[in-house]
Amino acid sequence: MPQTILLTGAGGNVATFLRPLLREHYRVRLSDVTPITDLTDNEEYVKAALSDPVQLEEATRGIDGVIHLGGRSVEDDWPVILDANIIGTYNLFEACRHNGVKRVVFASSNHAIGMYPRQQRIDTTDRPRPDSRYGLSKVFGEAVGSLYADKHGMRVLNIRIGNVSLRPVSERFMAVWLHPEDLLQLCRIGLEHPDLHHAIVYGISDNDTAWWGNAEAGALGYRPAHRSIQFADEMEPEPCADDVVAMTLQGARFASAEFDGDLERVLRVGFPYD
Ligand code: 15L
Repeated sequence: MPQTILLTGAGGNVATFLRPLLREHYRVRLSDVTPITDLTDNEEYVKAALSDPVQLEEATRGIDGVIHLGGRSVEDDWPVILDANIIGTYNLFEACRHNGVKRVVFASSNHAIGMYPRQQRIDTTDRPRPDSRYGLSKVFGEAVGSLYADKHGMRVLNIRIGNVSLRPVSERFMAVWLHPEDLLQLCRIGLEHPDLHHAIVYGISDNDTAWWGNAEAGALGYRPAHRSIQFADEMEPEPCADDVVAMTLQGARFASAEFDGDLERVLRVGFPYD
């Protein structure tokens, strides 16, 4: 059972939800480039830039598992994504390998598959269809985990996170919402499940309108406690209602930004190479 874990990107939005839940179960080392000062029992801070292998070696020394939330969490220019998410993720796995850290939970994203149409239900056996440079970096991260599980004996859980918040606010969020307590449950599976090798799961709560089949998560014991349907009466209009591409594709604005492709071809469900 992991005792001490490293949480990268600990100053970010998702980490803010996770921290109070995680420290109930583990000693948590928080890393970020910006200092975190509001530490409580069971938490310590270590400065670690993902671009700096030496700092990452230090940050991963003596820990049992990592939850890797760090890196750029939205679309950006290629040099930013390259440094933070491609080189940074590689550096993190390398540091884990050197220090014998056997468990990594990788915060992947729905943007690894964001070019699928909203009308199509997929699962983790469907091929990735990244919707952005950011989404592409998440596909890369999942593949790094696969390599390190197969070649170096790590146990890696990739969580394709939908949207983490306390309540869903619009129709898309009804499908992709993830309550922080359900995220904790998935992280604990990644850190503790005895039979985990390398798996991809969707980071969603028990959402009736979900676009993603989550059988692999279920097989690992995931039983989400929250349902978006409870909030159905409180929906606000979709923020991208004026954007046809965003409204058609799962990745919303990540998919429509810079889009100059052929939407009809993207939509040829099941025959993407026709
Ligand atoms: C993500 O991967 C982002 O990190 C987050 O900021 C949201 O945009 C989320 O996806 C989403 O798709 O709603």
